[in-house]
Amino acid sequence: MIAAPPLCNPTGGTHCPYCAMQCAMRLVAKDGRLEVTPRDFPTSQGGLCRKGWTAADLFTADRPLTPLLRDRRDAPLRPATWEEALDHVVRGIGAAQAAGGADAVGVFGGGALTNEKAYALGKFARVGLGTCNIDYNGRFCMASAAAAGNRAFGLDRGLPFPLQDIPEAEAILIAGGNPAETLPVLLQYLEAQRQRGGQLIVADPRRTATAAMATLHLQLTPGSDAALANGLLHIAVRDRLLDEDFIAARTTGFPTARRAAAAWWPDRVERATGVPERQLVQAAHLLGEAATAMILTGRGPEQQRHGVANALGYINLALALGKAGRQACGWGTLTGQGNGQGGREHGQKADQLPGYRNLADPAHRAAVAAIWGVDPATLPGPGPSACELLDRCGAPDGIRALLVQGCNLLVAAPNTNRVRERLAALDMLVVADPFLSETAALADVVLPVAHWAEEAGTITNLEGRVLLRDRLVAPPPGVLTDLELLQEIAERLGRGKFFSADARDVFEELRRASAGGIADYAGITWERIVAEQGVFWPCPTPGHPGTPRPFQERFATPDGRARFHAVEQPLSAEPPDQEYPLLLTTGRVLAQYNSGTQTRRVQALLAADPEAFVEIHGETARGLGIAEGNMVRLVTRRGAAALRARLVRTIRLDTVFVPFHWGGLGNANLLTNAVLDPVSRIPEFKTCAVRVECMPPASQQGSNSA
Ligand SMILES: Nc1nc2c(c(=O)[nH]1)N[C@H]1C(S)=C(S)[C@@H](COP(=O)(O)OP(=O)(O)OC[C@H]3O[C@@H](n4cnc5c(=O)[nH]c(N)nc54)[C@H](O)[C@@H]3O)O[C@H]1N2
Ligand SMILES: Nc1nc2c(c(=O)[nH]1)N[C@H]1C(S)=C(S)[C@@H](COP(=O)(O)OP(=O)(O)OC[C@H]3O[C@@H](n4cnc5c(=O)[nH]c(N)nc54)[C@H](O)[C@@H]3O)O[C@H]1N2
Ligand code: SF4
Ligand SMILES: [Mo]
Repeated sequence: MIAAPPLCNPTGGTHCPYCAMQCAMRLVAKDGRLEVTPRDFPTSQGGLCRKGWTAADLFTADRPLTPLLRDRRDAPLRPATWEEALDHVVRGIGAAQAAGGADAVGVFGGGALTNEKAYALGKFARVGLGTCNIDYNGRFCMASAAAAGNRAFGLDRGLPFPLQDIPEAEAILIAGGNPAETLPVLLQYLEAQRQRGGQLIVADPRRTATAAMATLHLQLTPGSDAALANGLLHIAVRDRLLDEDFIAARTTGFPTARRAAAAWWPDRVERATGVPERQLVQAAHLLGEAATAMILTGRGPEQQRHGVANALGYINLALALGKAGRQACGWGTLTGQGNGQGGREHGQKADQLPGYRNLADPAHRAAVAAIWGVDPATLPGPGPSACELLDRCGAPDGIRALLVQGCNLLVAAPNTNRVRERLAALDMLVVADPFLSETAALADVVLPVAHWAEEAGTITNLEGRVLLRDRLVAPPPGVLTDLELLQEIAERLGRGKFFSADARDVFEELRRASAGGIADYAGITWERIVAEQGVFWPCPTPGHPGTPRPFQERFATPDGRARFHAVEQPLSAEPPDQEYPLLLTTGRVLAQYNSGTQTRRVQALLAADPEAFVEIHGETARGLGIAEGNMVRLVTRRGAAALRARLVRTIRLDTVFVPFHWGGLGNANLLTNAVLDPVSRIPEFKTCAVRVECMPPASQQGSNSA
């Protein structure tokens, strides 16, 4: 424990350090501690979930207060001065570049970073290091939805409407999202929708807390969303639920989508998804007959080898029913991380420049190079996606030094054994993190940084609303901000003049660099954000009101029409067989957040969910001789994990579910399959084949979680 910092800005406001709801809060000092209290705001409306309520405990959680350094690979981490650590980092960068050129250094970012940090990190890779090797954890998260949104609508704005529109929708389909646990404060909008007589349909292999609220639960087989979406479209065509006028006026390509769906007659869909035909018909009619409807996808369909196709399948359905580009209608993706939206707009993505510009487009390169004051020819080209970047680590002619800022790779990336092997093959691993994450513990250099309310910055929430977090406390002595850190390293590389450590300066530069781009922030100022309680992008000029509903008049494609796509349901990458007879899917629980680096350090949250577990149906468990609370071993083609069994009646008999918030032997990603979507390059976190074994009595004691 470290002492609570004094509050240096009692009237300032911030937003939660966790999910994309970005609930508004303040800090108050009480009995020598800091406490969170909700703040009026149009999105969270005074709501917080238990993660938000307990967030101030992060200030007193154990964390490194000096850089840590390893003198040799096999030596322990020891405290070091910043001078020493930064010199070490810069020497390591120089050695990697001397041996392998600019691309021998890699950078890995994250969606927890503010817009300013994400922007600075992308610029640092391209201008500070000249490397093409940069990507971020959004590749594990929003990449499929982003690609689908871009293809269908010409724009990737997670929700193309404000949360306040949700209660107006007569019907809502949530496919593979569990907001009751993952965006708990969003539930008030679903409650309001229900109170107005609205219908909710949830497609999920588990009867989640969200599914329990629904009129209709489609308990599909993991990996079968494309079949489900095609099946619903098929019924919509058959039963004349289409909005022909909308299709004619505002879309292109319907015949190809209809042809693909024609092959998905209901009893075939029932066989592929396990969802009874009468429920399929009911779902199609609920959506088609409603005057207004929304279709929202979460990571369930998106984190699949065919995640883009799945999302496009649901988009096809929304378009065919005329439920897009109109009030209280639309397809949207439920963005996950705090800055999952802004983090995917400003250039920490392998192929991207600020303002959602394209790194391969000469005009986009020239526009951004002019703002940066560099020759466009010096900007590297697009690099590999996250998993492919990790594969290059320590490979011949690959990446020799990696800087990680905002991802706990060892817990969050698929196929942990492979990731560990790749990270160990690097000459130098540098991790900048507020806490000693599992990945930081493996690093050669750990750089302790400030986080959340210790610094100012903007984030963009799940609606595309740009928000401001004030600096409310000073970071502990001994830590730098991420921006200071990048500036210091750049300085030592002789590139210091390109970087500022001041978040406000960086935002001003981001405004200019995004001007004229797709995600145009040029008209957004910190003052406007405060005065207007957030500003929706695109917002090209200071006088522009911002864009809460971008598709009302036209879609963002060149011809203004949304595009249908032919969607196929591929065979599973890993169908269950005799050796691995069950399906594994992974996800989240309410009290823990992502890799758990933060929430496992908050006592109340750790107490709520102290260790890794597997959800298994009671009947399936009985067949395997497993009782409630037993330690069981899960085995896949990649590895094995030790997990506490939780027997439930809410999951399919053929499926088990493991949340991924823990390291050590309970790490879900020891099991997952790193097969990638061909377009989004998202890994298939949501489906693989698994075997479950009861562990011998001697292994039933103790805990599995590091
Ligand atoms: N408490 C908490 N909240 C969080 C987070 C957290 O870690 N903890 N993380 C944040 C982040 S980064 C994200 S991305 C979001 C994620 O938010 P969600 O997408 O809501 O979360 P997940 O639990 O990953 O997956 C959602 C559901 O998909 C289901 N599912 C699994 N396989 C399939 C399938 O093949 N098809 C369908 N239709 N469904 C399937 C799972 O059973 C699960 O209930 O949550 C954010 N909020
Ligand atoms: N099996 C399985 N694996 C998954 C998923 C799944 O559903 N199943 N979901 C995937 C998804 S959607 C996501 S988003 C990822 C999330 O997993 P991670 O990418 O690991 O994300 P977090 O745990 O939120 O945070 C990563 C690190 O960033 C640090 N951090 C927080 N704020 C800052 C900051 O301001 N600066 C710096 N430098 N560091 C900071 C935290 O302390 C933490 O160590 O996991 C993915 N992995
Ligand atoms: S819903 Fe998300 S943003 Fe709101 S308090 Fe909970 S974790 Fe924080
Ligand atoms: Mo995520």
